[in-house]
This record gives sequence, C-alpha cells and structure tokens, in this order.
Amino acid sequence: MQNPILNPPQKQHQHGDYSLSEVSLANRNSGTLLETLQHDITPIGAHYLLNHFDVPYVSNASDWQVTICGQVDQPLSRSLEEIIRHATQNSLARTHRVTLECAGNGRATLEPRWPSQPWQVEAVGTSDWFGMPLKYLLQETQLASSAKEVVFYGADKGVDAGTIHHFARSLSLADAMHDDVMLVWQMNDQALLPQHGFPLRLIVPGWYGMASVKWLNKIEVIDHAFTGHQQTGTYVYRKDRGDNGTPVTSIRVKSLLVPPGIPDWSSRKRLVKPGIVPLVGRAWSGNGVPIVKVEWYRDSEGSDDQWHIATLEPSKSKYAWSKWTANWHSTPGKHILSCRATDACGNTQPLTPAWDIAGFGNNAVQQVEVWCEAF
Ligand SMILES: Nc1nc2c(c(=O)[nH]1)N[C@H]1C(S)=C(S)[C@@H](COP(=O)(O)O)O[C@H]1N2
Ligand SMILES: [Mo]
Repeated sequence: MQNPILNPPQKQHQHGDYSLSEVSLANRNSGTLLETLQHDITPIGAHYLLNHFDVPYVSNASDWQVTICGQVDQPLSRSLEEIIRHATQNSLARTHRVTLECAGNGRATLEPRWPSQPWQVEAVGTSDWFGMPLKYLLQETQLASSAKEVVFYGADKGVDAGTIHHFARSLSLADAMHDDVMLVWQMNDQALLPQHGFPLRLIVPGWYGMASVKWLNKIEVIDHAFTGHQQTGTYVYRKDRGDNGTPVTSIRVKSLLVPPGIPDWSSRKRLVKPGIVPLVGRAWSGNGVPIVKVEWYRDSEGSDDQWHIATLEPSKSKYAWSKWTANWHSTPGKHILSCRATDACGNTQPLTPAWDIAGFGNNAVQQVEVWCEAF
C-alpha cells in the first residue's frame, strides 16, 4: 500500500459538516477570544496560534544558534545570547506593537471551503514584540552582490502535500533590510511562549502572519526566487487550481466587533436587552496604512438600516489596530451586526468574500447574530 502521508490524495473543497482532521487542526490552532478585542494588547495566551507542524522542544535558549549562509562572504553563526548582547550594547533593541493576522482567517466562511485550519474571524491579535531590527544581524556579514532573497527557516519540520520540509519563507533583500522587520525574543514583556516561537522568531509588520517565521535558526541568502512549499505551494492567491496565482503578502483592511450582550453557550448567538448597547471593536490594515473610517450596520428583519459612522480612536502605533466604538439603540427582534473599515489608501472591506481556492485574504465583513428581548 502507498504511504498516504507522502502520496496524499488531492485536496477537495468541502461542503457542510466539518471533518475530524479539520476539528483536530482547530483544537491545536486556537483563535483569539473575540471579547479580548477590548484590550489594546491581546493578553498572552489569548493570542491566536497557527503552527503547521509540532512545537519544537527547546530546553536551553542560550544554546540557540542562528546561522546565516548562502550568498555571503563567510557563513556566520550567532547564539541568541550573542544577539541579545549585541542589541543591548549597541542600543539596537526596541519594541514594536504589531497586529498579526493569519492569511487563512475567514477561510471557513467561504462556500465551498478548503480543508485546512477552519478559521472564522478569530485569527488576529496584537502584541508588544521586543527584539532587534533584523538588518543589524544581516549587516554583520557581507552579502554577495548576487543576493536577491533571504530565506528564513524554522526548526519545525513536517509534511504538507507530500513534501517533507522545514517551515521556511523568504523576503526580498529590500524587504528583509526594512527597518521595521524584527528579530524577536519577547512578547508582551516576557520570553516568547513555546508555541509562539521560543526562543527566537521573525516579525514582519504589516504582512499576514506566515512571513513571521517562528523558531528561527537558519537564514539563507539566495540569488534566485525561493520556491519552498510554504512560498509557492501555498500562501498564493488563486481563483482555480490551474492559476499560477499571486503571492500573499500584506494584510487587507479589516475590522471586527466584540459580540455584544451574552452568548448562548453552544451556538454563540447573542442575547441583549432593548435599549442602548455599546459596541466596541478593532480595525486594521496592512503595511502600516492607518484606518480612516469604521462604519457599523444593523440588518434587522423587516426594517432597513444604513451604515453608521463609528467613533474611531487613531492607533498610536503604526502597525497596531485601532479601536472603534458606537452606541446601538436595540429594539426587540433578530439583528445581524456588521462593521466595515476603510484605510487611508481608500481600501474598504467587501460585504461578501472574494473567492480564493484556499480561502486566503478573506476580509469580508463579520456578521454577528443578536437577539434582543427583555429578560
Ligand atoms: N516556523 C514556523 N513559523 C510560523 C508558522 C509555522 O507553522 N512554523 N506559522 C506561520 C503562520 S501561518 C502564522 S499566521 C504565524 C502565527 O503566529 P502565532 O502562532 O505566534 O500567532 O506564524 C507563522 N510562522
Ligand atoms: Mo497563517
């Protein structure tokens, strides 16, 4: 019999009930609790998780080595201890508040859906990431003039679509040298948790999460375009299987609201009393582009509404989400609440998802079902 791990059947889109493998992925890769959108910084442990393979076991962080190889005059190896000492002695260490979102966020709301981590809306979070701009490490070696891309390897290894590989992603040399791309060893003032990349990861602000390689232990400078599985086999926007596609890069404009009132345990539908219901949520976009407008909408059976302008608190950090608030005068009955953000480049969220075969980049508006009744 053929080994099904190395000779997997082609993935097929799914309708209806979730498969056991999707449920297993959902159990491993938790989403942010939407009520924590109240916090400027997602509490540690409530940040969403996306791990393709197993979390590497690291017993001693100070032994952690990063090698830089490929198109460099001389390969270089640095321990995390040396990196931290270099950053501290030269005042290179800094904190960036960054909103991270998984490119697959929203995948499960597409019909039919791609069998993968079945995110609805919850794969987003904001942290204070502490470390050093990556460029200072790259500058410790002489890059060859042929250097074109920089590939970042994680210590985690597994199989996807029959291909055995370490999780690895590349950036163009220019993107890798960008001031804001960070080598990170702390999250919210404590060491990275094992599942968030302990002891060292990359943070690429403004990009979807796949670029922020965790458990970083190898950096390879190459003179061609990287074709690893996580670069070209996935994280590419495709309308159909034959499509060459375009790489997934920066985050698309998006917003969420904290579901108001109280939830029903199993359906997560909401119950509110008639009257003023405060609404609060977050809005963000990619590449450090600020949010300029958030609107909210109430779709109630038998009555028409319009988009209302919410109050927007501008973000204090370039790459972090903004908070928005509004007051809803709720009336008895069933309502669907939505919010919609617009960024400074004029991008706004669509009402229905754009089709993508693997459900990437879905920034369609969230829909929250709320029942209003005196109780
Ligand atoms: N080494 C490694 N890095 C990785 C991943 C991974 O599976 N392995 N997942 C990526 C993806 S798809 C996302 S969305 C982010 C998630 O980061 P978090 O789990 O810390 O929220 O990590 C990225 N970095
Ligand atoms: Mo992701």
